[in-house]
Amino acid sequence: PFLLNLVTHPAFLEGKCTTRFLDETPELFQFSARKDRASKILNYIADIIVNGHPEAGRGNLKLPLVPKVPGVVVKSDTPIPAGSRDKFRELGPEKFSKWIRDQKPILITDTTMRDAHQSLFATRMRTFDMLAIADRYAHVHSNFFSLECWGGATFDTSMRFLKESPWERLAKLREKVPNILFQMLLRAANAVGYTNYPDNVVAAFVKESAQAGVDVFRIFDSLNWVPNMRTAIESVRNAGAICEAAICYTGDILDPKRDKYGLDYYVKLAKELEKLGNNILAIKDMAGLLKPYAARKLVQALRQEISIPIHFHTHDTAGGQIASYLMAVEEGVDIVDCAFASMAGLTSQPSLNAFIEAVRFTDRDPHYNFDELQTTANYWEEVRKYYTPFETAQKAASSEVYLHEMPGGQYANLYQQANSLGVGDRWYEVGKMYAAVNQMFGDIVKVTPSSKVVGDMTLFMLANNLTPEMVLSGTKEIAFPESVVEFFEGRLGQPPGGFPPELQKRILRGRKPMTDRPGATLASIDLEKTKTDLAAKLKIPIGDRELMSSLMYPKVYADYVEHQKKHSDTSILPTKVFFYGMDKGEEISVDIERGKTLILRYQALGDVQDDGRRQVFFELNGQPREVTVFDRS
Ligand code: BTN
Ligand code: 3PY
Ligand code: ZN
Repeated sequence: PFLLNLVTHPAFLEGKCTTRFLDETPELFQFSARKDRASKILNYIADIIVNGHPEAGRGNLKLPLVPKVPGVVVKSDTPIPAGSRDKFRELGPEKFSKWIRDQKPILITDTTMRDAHQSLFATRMRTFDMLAIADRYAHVHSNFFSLECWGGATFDTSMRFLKESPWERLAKLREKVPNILFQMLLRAANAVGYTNYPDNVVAAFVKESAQAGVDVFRIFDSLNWVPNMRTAIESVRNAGAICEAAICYTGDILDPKRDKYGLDYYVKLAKELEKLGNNILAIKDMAGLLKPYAARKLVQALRQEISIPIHFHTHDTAGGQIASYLMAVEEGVDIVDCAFASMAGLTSQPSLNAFIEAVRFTDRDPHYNFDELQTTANYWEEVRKYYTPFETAQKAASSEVYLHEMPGGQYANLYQQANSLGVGDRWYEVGKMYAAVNQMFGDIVKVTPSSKVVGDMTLFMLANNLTPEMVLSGTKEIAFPESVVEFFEGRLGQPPGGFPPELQKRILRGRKPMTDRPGATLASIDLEKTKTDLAAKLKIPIGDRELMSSLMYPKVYADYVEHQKKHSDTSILPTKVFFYGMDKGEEISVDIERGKTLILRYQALGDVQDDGRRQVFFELNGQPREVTVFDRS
């Protein structure tokens, strides 16, 4: 009777089974606590079958249950070869930095599991598809310098859209890949969020990330403001991890008219960062603006002025960036970022497979095996098909990026946002307006979160039919987007050359902006107390990792916890099932824990009843099971 009571209780069916509901009905809670994960997961699948995924829609992708690629399986009984991480552990950050400089072959970072999917399909790649290839990385690609597999937008989107834990992704990958360095992208004082956090939060976040398995921290500030990078740099050094500070590249050092960001500007910045004790310098070309001859000039100058290794990151948006890598290789760059061919190009990184062939038989050839690289590229090619709804409409490279300077990592996300605001069909205008907003803001470095400020303003102006003249003239009363106001308040720090004073006054309406770094005045957060409060509020145990998730994204994290309570851990479902449900007669096996496997078969779908309910018939480990969900159509 209990069982029937609960699963047919209207509040439960409507998903209103919140903690208050549990408080008010303790007898149901008794059962709910024991309610097995199988039912919760079946409830999720049934809902997707009936209502479709809120984002992926009713995709009717004719795809196998999981990506099938010949030759991709790796025998896990052979020992894992030693890799870059073993070397780092032997030497420590300082000596390891020197070791990098001593390597003749070019070193490779694979960005497929972070920047590539962030830039191509809005950061929607699931842990499931990463874990399925992780063994292969450990065994076959043990000669990579690092895997960029964490940070940037992945932290937010994994919880927000994929309903999975970024921490578990990291821990599970780490378990399978103990030999290759893991690299993350850290937004300095913005950590993995969109605004500055108190120093003690940044420090705690770095400490926890290092413990969870991050070895290399690429730290950048979205305005290239060094004072805002110090706390993050110190925290990484304290954690004994590898500290890689980035200069974010914008403009064009070869263009005499773009003298705000000239060669001297970057060299000075790099020297400052080296002095702060960084182990590696990154050239972070987030939009793919560092053209070949400019790359030669920049790397040449940096090579003369600094002695730490140089790590070059770019996006192939305009289509010519492999040439920039080759120029940089000639000038002695140490490491470059690539993505596997099927996940490369367009707004993503240059192709790893193509780059390796470009340096084959030269004195910097890393001697990677052609077939092994191809097979992994094949795997990612199959994986990508499952994310079709999140791809942009972009079919070819476009040099328009030299005009709008939009970062690759923002492109696919802004495209999604533009669509949801109903201006997706005006994408060319988005690019033009983005460029105009940048000029209006004083020509700033555009990378998360400053790029989000520019993106928000762009969509705001398009949606409200505003022109730059209307904004600048001040004749019209404008309710500026929140992120724009915060930016002009100085909450992300100070841009080179300061803010355009007139626009700043108009936006702040007489309030005084900050000129110091926000971290200097943001009050420390009592971490232990916040943990206790959060545990009481969400009624789950809260550890350091959960605390960090909540501090970065309170609402997103709370929603994620709700999802877990209602559906349990859906990250173990194959991607096809997670986004598109199941086909009739299809059978899957899911490992809900070590040694506990569920065999689920989707049998049939009942008609919609008068009250909107619908029954979905399954077989669970050979036994019939029916699940009732509301048809929301
Ligand atoms: C970027 O915009 O620079 C990186 C992509 C991050 C996109 C996420 S999705 C939810 C959140 N809201 C936004 O407007 N952007 C971020
Ligand atoms: C991020 O911060 O997410 C980026 O990719 C910046 O380039
Ligand atoms: Zn990038």
